[in-house]
Amino acid sequence: MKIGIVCYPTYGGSGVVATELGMGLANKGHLVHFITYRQPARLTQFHENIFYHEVSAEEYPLFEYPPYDTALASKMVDVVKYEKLDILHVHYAIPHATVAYIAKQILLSEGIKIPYVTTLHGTDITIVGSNKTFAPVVEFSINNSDGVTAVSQSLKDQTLEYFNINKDIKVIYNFIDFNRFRKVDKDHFKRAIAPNGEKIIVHTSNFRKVKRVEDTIYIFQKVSEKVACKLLLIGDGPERDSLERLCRELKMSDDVRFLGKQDAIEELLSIADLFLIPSASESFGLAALEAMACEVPVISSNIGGLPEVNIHEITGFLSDVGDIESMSNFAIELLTDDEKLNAFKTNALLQARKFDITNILPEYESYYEEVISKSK
Ligand code: GMT
Repeated sequence: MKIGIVCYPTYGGSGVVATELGMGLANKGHLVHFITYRQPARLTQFHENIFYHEVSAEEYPLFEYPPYDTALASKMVDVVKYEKLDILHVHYAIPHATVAYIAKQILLSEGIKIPYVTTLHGTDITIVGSNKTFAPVVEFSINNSDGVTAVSQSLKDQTLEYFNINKDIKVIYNFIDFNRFRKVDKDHFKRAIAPNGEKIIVHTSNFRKVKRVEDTIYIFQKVSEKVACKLLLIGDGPERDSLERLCRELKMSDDVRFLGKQDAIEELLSIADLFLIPSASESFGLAALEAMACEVPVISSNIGGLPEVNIHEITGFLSDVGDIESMSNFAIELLTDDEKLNAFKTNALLQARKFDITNILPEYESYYEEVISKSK
């Protein structure tokens, strides 16, 4: 198939999933065209089946905000027409599902039929999408997609709750590529970060408010009173400055390291004993799955799709959002009992295997085929 993928090219989860999906499809012989404003962060190597089309919205003195949606729609029309695409797959509803609808209508006016699949990722429904500013457009764009997928059952349920949806939503879970995400021997990293054999706790995110990274810091503070440990904070984003200040105020800067954005996250996950993800909202929690694939148990909040990924008392623990006390106690319980910790590490890997890309990719392929044949 010739597939056009539209996504945010940043380190955010939806862009990561879109890029990994495109690379996986390309490895299976499909021709994949990424259409976005910057080379996707994880698209770092040449692949004969992958093409990248950059969208640039022209500056003009009249525009306070250059019209990206218009530029994207034009680029989608151009790529579909000249590359003879079979299907468009847009990740994150805002604005991609709406722009796909416009591109589809323009192409139809020229006698070209192109179906599009919208994948809902999370905040496009739960935070941004359900906001009144966007809701009518999001609802319309979902209902007019030729196919709609959600990355967890919880996200599907929330979409049906918030919007008036007349389309079937297929749950296709996020996935993990075990060629990349697996425990590797990085003992020299471990020795450098935890020279006295301290336990290593990791959090990765884009440091937005919804991630509640400050909870991670407070949990670490409580845990470190009982267990010698270090905290690695990986990623970057709007909250980073205030989090660094918080660590200084709490006099924890020696034990907490802000590593910024890291490409080889799997190498750092490989030295971790515990992963924390106390988010206020999380449709799936790809970061948790990446940790589990590297044999790291997870302590998470119990919202959204996290309970579909992290299994309470098996692969980690789940607590209410903001319950720092409970999360700290679970962390102490796990980090002071090596037998339990090792069992949870094994369980985390077993659970992660359920989301192996080799199982999930065929679900997308057959869904594309179904959508294409229905739209003929
Ligand atoms: O929150 C992020 O990391 C970014 C965000 C996005 O849409 O780019 O992530 C969402 O999509 C990911 C991939 O499907 C999910 O794993 C995340 O749970 C989801 N984030 C939220 O729901 C807050």
